[in-house]
Amino acid sequence: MTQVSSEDQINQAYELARERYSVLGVDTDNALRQLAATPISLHCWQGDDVGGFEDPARGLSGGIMATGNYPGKARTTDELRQDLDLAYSLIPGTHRVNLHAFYGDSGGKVLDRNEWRPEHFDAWIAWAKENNHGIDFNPTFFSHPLADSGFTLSSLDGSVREFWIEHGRLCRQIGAHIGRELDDTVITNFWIPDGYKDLPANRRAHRELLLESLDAIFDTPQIDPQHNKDAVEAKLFGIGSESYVTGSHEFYMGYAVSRQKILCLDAGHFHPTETIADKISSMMIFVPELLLHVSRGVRWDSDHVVILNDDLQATMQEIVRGKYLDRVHIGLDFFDASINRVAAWTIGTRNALRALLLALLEPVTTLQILELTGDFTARLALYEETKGLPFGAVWDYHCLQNNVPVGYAFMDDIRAYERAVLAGRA
Ligand code: RNT
Ligand code: ZN
Repeated sequence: MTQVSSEDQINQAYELARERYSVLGVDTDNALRQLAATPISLHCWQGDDVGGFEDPARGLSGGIMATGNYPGKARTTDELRQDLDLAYSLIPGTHRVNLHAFYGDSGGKVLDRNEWRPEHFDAWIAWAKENNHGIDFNPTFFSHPLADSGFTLSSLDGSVREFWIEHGRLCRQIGAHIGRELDDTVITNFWIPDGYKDLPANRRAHRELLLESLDAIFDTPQIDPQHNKDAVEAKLFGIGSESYVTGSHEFYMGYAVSRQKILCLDAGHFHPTETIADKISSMMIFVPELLLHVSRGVRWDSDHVVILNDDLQATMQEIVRGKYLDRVHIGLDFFDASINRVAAWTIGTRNALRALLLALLEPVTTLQILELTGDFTARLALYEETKGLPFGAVWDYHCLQNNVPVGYAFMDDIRAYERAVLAGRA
């Protein structure tokens, strides 16, 4: 058994922390209330290395890659839900699940992308209702023969575009159905892999076609925004699309602003030294809402498990300082196949929540007053001193209050599950 503090110690440490923070005008109880009210959307695809369950023989395409072969990945949607159940039990709060279209329950049938229907997600809906999870959704524009050319919605071939337009339309209907069933709003996020490995001679053609295709998909007025809202996700490059990606940041920035869609900012989709934190307050002026794909690129868009680093903290600080929590949706997007996959979800989600808590515990009012009065010396001093405040005591207390393991103790549950369940998966 991993050694953790006793409940008494955790409560006492919290009381001391509460006093320390209150001196700076920070109400820790209030920060925890806001944290508890913020769902994180856990990406289902960490559980099976972005395989989906259509065809076990088909590899992942689309210029993304999960490396590693840690044993025990989920082979069915039941196994995936079982794995998710464990992850949620180790993460404080109530959270969402983010599905891709190719994670439906097809009842043993092999379905093509234009054959998925709302009823194929009934098992997910029932599970979500039972466990109080919201659901988000994504059309799957990769790992399919009609994506093998490297182009889908921006293909020069009209019949290829038609096929994917149909898939996109169906996915919005599935999103709206799930939203209706859960009495909730599903965010359906559109990401396509389209691009060229080497220097294109005609960048323009694909971008104009993508605009047409997206407009065709979204031109379905029967979708109630109460139940489904659309997001679009840009990218700089992928494996095999190093020289050109049709859906670049500028493309989707323009698209989201002109069509008033949700813009999705993936932390790994920009130049390696470029971070998404500074983009938030600009985009919030022009789009109704943002979706974040919280991820971690290492040298490239490698989708490493999220750690509590400066980038993540800066992103959460921007959301809190700008008072955008009600207009920013936080989703995760990483896939590491070299470590225990349930642990990957748990570590990454706990870190996203810890970064958010750190941001909620900032003495924002004081910092902003110092800035207003031109006292940049004190602003810098306060930034640095807050780094030493007993944030860990507040986090531990939150975990205790939410009946999830405090600290590293969650690894006991992970190891037990590995022995009892994952080891049995060939
Ligand atoms: C790919 C995008 C996209 C995918 C998922 C699986 O670079 O980040 O969000 O990771 O749709
Ligand atoms: Zn992403």
